[in-house]
Amino acid sequence: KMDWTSYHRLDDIYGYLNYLAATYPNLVELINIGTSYENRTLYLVRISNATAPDTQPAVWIDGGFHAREWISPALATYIIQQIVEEPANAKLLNNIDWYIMPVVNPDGYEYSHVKSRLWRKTRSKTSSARCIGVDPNRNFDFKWGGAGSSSNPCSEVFKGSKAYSEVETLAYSKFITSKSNQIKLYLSLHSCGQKLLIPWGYNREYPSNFDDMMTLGKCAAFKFKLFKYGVGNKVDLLYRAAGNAADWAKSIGIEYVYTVELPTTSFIVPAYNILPIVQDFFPAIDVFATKIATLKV
Ligand code: 0X9
Ligand code: ZN
Repeated sequence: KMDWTSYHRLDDIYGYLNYLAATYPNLVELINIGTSYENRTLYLVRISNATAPDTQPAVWIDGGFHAREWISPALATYIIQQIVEEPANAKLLNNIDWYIMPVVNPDGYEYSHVKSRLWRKTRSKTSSARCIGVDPNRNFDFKWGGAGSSSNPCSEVFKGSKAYSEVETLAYSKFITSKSNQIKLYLSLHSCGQKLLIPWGYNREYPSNFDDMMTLGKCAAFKFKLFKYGVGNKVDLLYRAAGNAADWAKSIGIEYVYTVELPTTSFIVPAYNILPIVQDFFPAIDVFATKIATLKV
């Protein structure tokens, strides 16, 4: 079982995903998309009550790109729990498949628990003996190596030796590509700063449906009561970050793409704030789902 009164280690999170798949076999499928650098399994769940596979629009949600941003796996698991185990949310299963990956960077996540609380990157070896890890959110094959990324292995925004140098980002991109016709909404959960960020992030440019993404994003953010979120373009609201995952998701044709910077204004969020943050966020999921359910695959 799971709770949102403390942060959980990877084994607990995976144990919960396993429990859900075993308890609700007609609803939850555990999907293994590969293995991390340090040999941890890369799991996500598919939640769907559809009888025919892959015929309805899908939502992608991920967390745990950056190791220290513990509130993001917490929200991802909360969303899974609410969709699967809360009967009042059954309507979220109408006409939508959900793909939710709570911990994209499990090696970093565990390292931030046992060794270094503010670890951000993966844990792979680099060309520098002293510096470990790649920023997974600079490792994607769209404008890879551009502004806001670094070729220095010691940098926190190290882009890697090439796009998809990291097994985690490669497995992630392969899975999403395989579902790219179906996935209509993409949410990548990060912290911190309370923002819904819209591509592009490699440059101060807007995708053709930017206004639609703004409208839906503002509609969703209108649901937040406890924490106020800014909604806007990534470069306008934050900074350039070429090679980030959301830009890549947009580049392969996903219609609605957001990077979410969760509360608060610090990466370190006390455990007593987990529940307020995730409960405050969840109503936005309903707004997104209502929109996505109407789209054609
Ligand atoms: O730098 C990042 O990867 C994200 N911020 S975080 O503090 N969670 O590390 C922001 C990525 C969003 N994209 C752009 N700003 N372009
Ligand atoms: Zn982040």
